[in-house]
Amino acid sequence: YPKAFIFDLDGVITDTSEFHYLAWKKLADEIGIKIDREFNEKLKGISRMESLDLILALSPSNNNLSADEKERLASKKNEHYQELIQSINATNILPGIEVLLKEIRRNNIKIALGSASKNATEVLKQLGITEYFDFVVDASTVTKGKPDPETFTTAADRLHIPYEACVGVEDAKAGVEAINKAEMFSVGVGEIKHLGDAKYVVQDTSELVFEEIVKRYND
Ligand code: B16
Ligand code: MG
Repeated sequence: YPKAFIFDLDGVITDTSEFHYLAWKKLADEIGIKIDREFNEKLKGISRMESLDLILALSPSNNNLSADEKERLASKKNEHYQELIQSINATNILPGIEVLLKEIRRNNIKIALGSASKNATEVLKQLGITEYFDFVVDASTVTKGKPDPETFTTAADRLHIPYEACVGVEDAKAGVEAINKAEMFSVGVGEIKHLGDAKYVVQDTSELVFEEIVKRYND
């Protein structure tokens, strides 16, 4: 059996990745840049400022914005995001996740969160699932975000679990890369064309079944 599961938040535990997309889209509209869902795959799992830089790079006219102006745009996106997540609750937990968390707990396996989001703690609270997590790694805990492995290695270190005994679950390409670099077992949730590097890929969270993941881990 693995000794720890480390979960990404947005797009794995909850459907907030859709809210991140809508918030970026609103901001991009405001500055006259078009983004779509395909482009949004690049924004998943990476930090707020890195996401903004990728969006600004789509339009040459935004090339040399000052640091202050970029801060302002990033804060504005976060305002849009916080407005969208104001009303989230347990119904926003993705299918199969709560059963999976319970099953992991029942088997005395540790659980950590490995999120790039500064809003992670607040989102867990609103979903009412904080108690499942032995440790939370968010954007304030690490210096190097995904695809650097630090988010996942920090969680394992704090739980005192060797990396090879950890399972990481991610919906983002950058996140799967981070798990693989940490030499943990990577589970990808989403389309195989984005997540082909994961050791095990499921299409959506309802397919995240404890016994099945453990079986793949042991193979
Ligand atoms: P915030 P995750 C990531 O969370 C999101 O996937 C990514 O789209 C977002 O830009 C990032 O958090 C930062 O979020 O602006 O709230 O600090 O998927 O790593 O849980
Ligand atoms: Mg994610």
